[in-house]
Amino acid sequence: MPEVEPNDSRDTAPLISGRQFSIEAGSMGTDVDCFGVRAAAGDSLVAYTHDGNGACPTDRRGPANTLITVVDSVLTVVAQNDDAIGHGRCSRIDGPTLGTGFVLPAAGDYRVCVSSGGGANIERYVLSVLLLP
Ligand SMILES: [Ca+2]
Ligand SMILES: [Ca+2]
Repeated sequence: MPEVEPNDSRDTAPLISGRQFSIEAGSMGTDVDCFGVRAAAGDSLVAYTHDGNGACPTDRRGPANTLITVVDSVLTVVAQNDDAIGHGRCSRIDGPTLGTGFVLPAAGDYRVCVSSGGGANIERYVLSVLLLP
Protein backbone atom coordinates (compact mmCIF):
# COMPACT_ATOMS: atom_id res chain seq x y z
CA MET A 1 0.00 0.00 0.00
CA PRO A 2 1.24 3.53 -0.64
CA GLU A 3 2.05 5.99 2.11
CA VAL A 4 -0.22 8.96 2.81
CA GLU A 5 1.43 12.28 3.61
CA PRO A 6 1.64 14.00 6.03
CA ASN A 7 3.19 11.29 8.17
CA ASP A 8 6.16 13.19 9.51
CA SER A 9 5.20 13.42 13.16
CA ARG A 10 6.49 10.80 15.54
CA ASP A 11 3.42 11.15 17.79
CA THR A 12 0.55 11.69 15.35
CA ALA A 13 1.35 9.33 12.49
CA PRO A 14 -1.70 7.13 11.92
CA LEU A 15 -1.83 3.61 13.28
CA ILE A 16 -1.68 0.97 10.59
CA SER A 17 -4.14 -1.80 11.30
CA GLY A 18 -2.84 -5.31 11.27
CA ARG A 19 0.33 -6.94 12.45
CA GLN A 20 2.08 -7.17 9.12
CA PHE A 21 2.30 -4.64 6.33
CA SER A 22 4.53 -3.24 3.63
CA ILE A 23 4.38 0.40 2.61
CA GLU A 24 5.84 1.91 -0.52
CA ALA A 25 7.10 5.40 0.09
CA GLY A 26 9.42 8.06 -1.15
CA SER A 27 11.50 10.23 1.08
CA MET A 28 12.67 13.62 -0.04
CA GLY A 29 15.74 14.91 1.75
CA THR A 30 14.68 15.84 5.27
CA ASP A 31 11.24 14.22 5.01
CA VAL A 32 10.38 11.63 7.65
CA ASP A 33 7.81 8.88 7.23
CA CYS A 34 6.27 7.43 10.38
CA PHE A 35 3.84 4.53 10.65
CA GLY A 36 2.08 3.52 13.84
CA VAL A 37 1.70 0.00 15.17
CA ARG A 38 -0.16 -1.25 18.23
CA ALA A 39 1.78 -3.88 20.13
CA ALA A 40 0.51 -6.35 22.68
CA ALA A 41 2.57 -7.31 25.73
CA GLY A 42 5.53 -9.43 24.74
CA ASP A 43 5.38 -8.59 21.04
CA SER A 44 8.55 -8.43 18.99
CA LEU A 45 9.08 -6.14 16.03
CA VAL A 46 10.77 -6.74 12.71
CA ALA A 47 11.03 -3.65 10.50
CA TYR A 48 13.24 -3.21 7.48
CA THR A 49 13.68 -1.09 4.38
CA HIS A 50 14.20 -2.60 0.95
CA ASP A 51 13.30 -2.17 -2.71
CA GLY A 52 10.53 -4.75 -2.81
CA ASN A 53 12.78 -7.32 -4.44
CA GLY A 54 15.11 -8.25 -1.63
CA ALA A 55 17.74 -5.62 -2.26
CA CYS A 56 18.43 -2.11 -1.03
CA PRO A 57 17.08 0.52 -3.46
CA THR A 58 19.37 2.25 -5.87
CA ASP A 59 18.09 5.27 -7.73
CA ARG A 60 19.72 7.65 -10.17
CA ARG A 61 21.48 9.32 -7.24
CA GLY A 62 23.03 6.05 -6.12
CA PRO A 63 22.38 3.63 -3.26
CA ALA A 64 19.64 4.66 -0.86
CA ASN A 65 20.64 5.25 2.76
CA THR A 66 17.78 4.85 5.22
CA LEU A 67 17.59 5.18 8.99
CA ILE A 68 14.82 3.48 11.01
CA THR A 69 13.90 4.86 14.42
CA VAL A 70 11.25 3.25 16.65
CA VAL A 71 9.67 5.44 19.32
CA ASP A 72 7.09 4.63 21.98
CA SER A 73 3.98 6.66 22.85
CA VAL A 74 5.97 9.25 24.80
CA LEU A 75 8.54 9.52 21.98
CA THR A 76 11.31 7.66 23.76
CA VAL A 77 13.56 5.99 21.18
CA VAL A 78 13.44 2.27 21.85
CA ALA A 79 15.35 1.05 18.79
CA GLN A 80 17.27 2.49 15.89
CA ASN A 81 19.22 1.09 12.96
CA ASP A 82 21.08 2.84 10.18
CA ASP A 83 22.93 0.24 8.14
CA ALA A 84 21.91 -3.39 8.55
CA ILE A 85 24.67 -5.99 8.25
CA GLY A 86 24.67 -7.47 4.76
CA HIS A 87 22.01 -5.08 3.52
CA GLY A 88 23.95 -2.14 2.19
CA ARG A 89 22.82 1.14 3.65
CA CYS A 90 19.30 -0.06 4.28
CA SER A 91 18.07 -0.56 7.82
CA ARG A 92 16.63 -3.40 9.86
CA ILE A 93 15.21 -3.63 13.37
CA ASP A 94 15.33 -7.25 14.47
CA GLY A 95 16.44 -9.59 17.22
CA PRO A 96 19.90 -11.09 17.74
CA THR A 97 18.80 -13.94 15.47
CA LEU A 98 17.41 -12.74 12.15
CA GLY A 99 13.63 -12.96 12.08
CA THR A 100 13.12 -13.28 15.83
CA GLY A 101 12.34 -9.59 16.23
CA PHE A 102 13.26 -6.86 18.65
CA VAL A 103 11.33 -7.41 21.91
CA LEU A 104 9.29 -4.28 22.56
CA PRO A 105 9.49 -3.05 26.16
CA ALA A 106 5.72 -2.94 26.78
CA ALA A 107 2.31 -3.14 25.20
CA GLY A 108 1.24 0.09 23.51
CA ASP A 109 1.51 2.22 20.40
CA TYR A 110 4.82 2.62 18.66
CA ARG A 111 5.88 4.58 15.61
CA VAL A 112 8.30 3.20 13.09
CA CYS A 113 9.93 6.19 11.41
CA VAL A 114 12.07 6.14 8.30
CA SER A 115 14.37 9.01 7.46
CA SER A 116 17.26 9.49 5.12
CA GLY A 117 20.58 8.60 6.71
CA GLY A 118 22.67 11.58 5.67
CA GLY A 119 19.77 13.66 4.35
CA ALA A 120 20.10 12.65 0.72
CA ASN A 121 17.00 12.18 -1.39
CA ILE A 122 15.53 8.69 -1.61
CA GLU A 123 13.14 8.39 -4.50
CA ARG A 124 11.41 5.21 -3.45
CA TYR A 125 11.69 2.53 -0.81
CA VAL A 126 9.52 -0.12 0.80
CA LEU A 127 9.15 -0.48 4.56
CA SER A 128 8.03 -3.87 5.81
CA VAL A 129 6.81 -4.24 9.38
CA LEU A 130 5.96 -7.42 11.24
CA LEU A 131 4.75 -7.85 14.81
CA LEU A 132 5.47 -11.28 16.29
CA PRO A 133 3.73 -12.64 19.39
CA1 LIG B 1 6.65 12.06 5.29
CA1 LIG C 1 21.52 3.62 6.43
